[in-house]
Amino acid sequence: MNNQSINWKDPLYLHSFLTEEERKISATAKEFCEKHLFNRVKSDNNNKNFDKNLFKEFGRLGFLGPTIEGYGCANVSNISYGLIAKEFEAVDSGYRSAISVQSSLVMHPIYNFGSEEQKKRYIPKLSKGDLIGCFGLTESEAGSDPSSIKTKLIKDGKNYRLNGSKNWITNAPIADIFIIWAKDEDNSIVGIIVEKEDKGISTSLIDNKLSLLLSPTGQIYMQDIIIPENRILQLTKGWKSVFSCLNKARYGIAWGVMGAAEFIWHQSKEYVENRIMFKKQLAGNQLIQKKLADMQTEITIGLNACYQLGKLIDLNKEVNIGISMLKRNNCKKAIEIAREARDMLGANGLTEDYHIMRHLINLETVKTYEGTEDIHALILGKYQTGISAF
Ligand code: TGC
Ligand code: FAD
Repeated sequence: MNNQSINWKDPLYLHSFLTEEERKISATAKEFCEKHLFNRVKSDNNNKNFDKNLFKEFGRLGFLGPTIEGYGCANVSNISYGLIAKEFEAVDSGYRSAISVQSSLVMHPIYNFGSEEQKKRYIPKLSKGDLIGCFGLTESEAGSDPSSIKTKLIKDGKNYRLNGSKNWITNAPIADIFIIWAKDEDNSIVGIIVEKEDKGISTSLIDNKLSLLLSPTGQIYMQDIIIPENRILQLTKGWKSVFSCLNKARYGIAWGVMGAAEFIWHQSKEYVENRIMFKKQLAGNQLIQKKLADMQTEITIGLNACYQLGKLIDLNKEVNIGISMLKRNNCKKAIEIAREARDMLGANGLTEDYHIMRHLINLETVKTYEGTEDIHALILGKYQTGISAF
């Protein structure tokens, strides 16, 4: 059968619903990722290398803080933001992490909870990639339950004093600015901008992780850092402000992991079409076709659901449930797809040449950060029943 004219890649015609601008952005992101990231991903992964200059390239093309209006940002739709994340993660979850953290966890809180002075000082440079930011919420004893954080901000004369430590922070070792979440004297959550030149801040690299290798993850130590009033994100309104950052990043992850899954699906399809075993193409076996059908189905459903979610976010709808659902389900499906594909390639699937094993290992991180799979199940359970089972 000649299947060239059949729309097997996008059976629900998602592409046809995109605006002209969204199509252009998706194509630009795809071209950039294929030309400038795919050719270096093996070496970056093997050398645990993240070239900081890449941020300037991301900035030049408008990929940093793309949904922000003004301050040098692109001001595009949430669908566009998702499409960018999808193309980045098709190459490596670590590259997507870089833009997620900068856009959703650093620029978003400054834009939404910062003063005009803070926005002008930081956002234009963050959008150009001249500054790199990170987001410090997790601590060694406070992962799934961030309400247990111990980092403290205490009033000291006309300034404040910041003490504590953070663990597992993306980009901490290469960051110029740090969005730090701490508790004040009333135990209310407060967001603070710390600069790398501030006396009392230091970082270290987690060098023994086996996943998301090209993404620098680290610890942050804060000892008696003097914080002037103008470094506090004054418009923070309790934990819901923190969660608004996570919501934005989780939404991007839901798109991103479908990008990784789609890459893996196409890669394994091509492999089984060309691999001859028992004197025929592997693709001619029922068990193999069932796996391809499952991949096609889950990716199509996952991407179309992301599109719907993005539309709802653009309409300012309350979408906390949808975000938890798609962060959880799309990560779960992407990792299952990566495992099946790895198996379909046999021994070759274990090599770096087909990129599937690297994606599989990365997806273990993505399943864990921004709320683990089970924590999102508990969030969904709480919304349904009204009972907190944490
Ligand atoms: P809970 O009582 O449920 O809520 C406290 C307040 O927050 C509000 N809220 C939300 N608001 C907006 N969006 C959401 N998704 C929200 N979820 C909760 C809630 O309405 C309430 O507001 P108010 O005004 O009534 O006070 O809080 P809880 O302590 O019971 O929360 C529990 C739980 C488990 C849901 C939460 O702690 C959680 O989500 N834990 C997971 C931790 C997590 O996701 N950490 C992420 C760290 S950052 C990261 O991983 C970056 S990796 C990035 C990369 O490299 O790409
Ligand atoms: P834990 O909370 O200890 O959970 C361990 C296990 O127990 C999980 O399976 C979890 O689902 C389960 N569990 C926990 N509580 C319950 C419960 N009540 N009921 C049932 N099961 C439960 N954080 C940041 O702040 N900024 C970053 O930039 C950042 N980047 C990261 C980058 C990487 C590579 C990684 C791996 C993590 C990063 N994180 C970051 C931290 C991440 O958000 C946490 O790892 C995550 O929230 C889980 O916390 P934990 O690792 O402490 O696991």
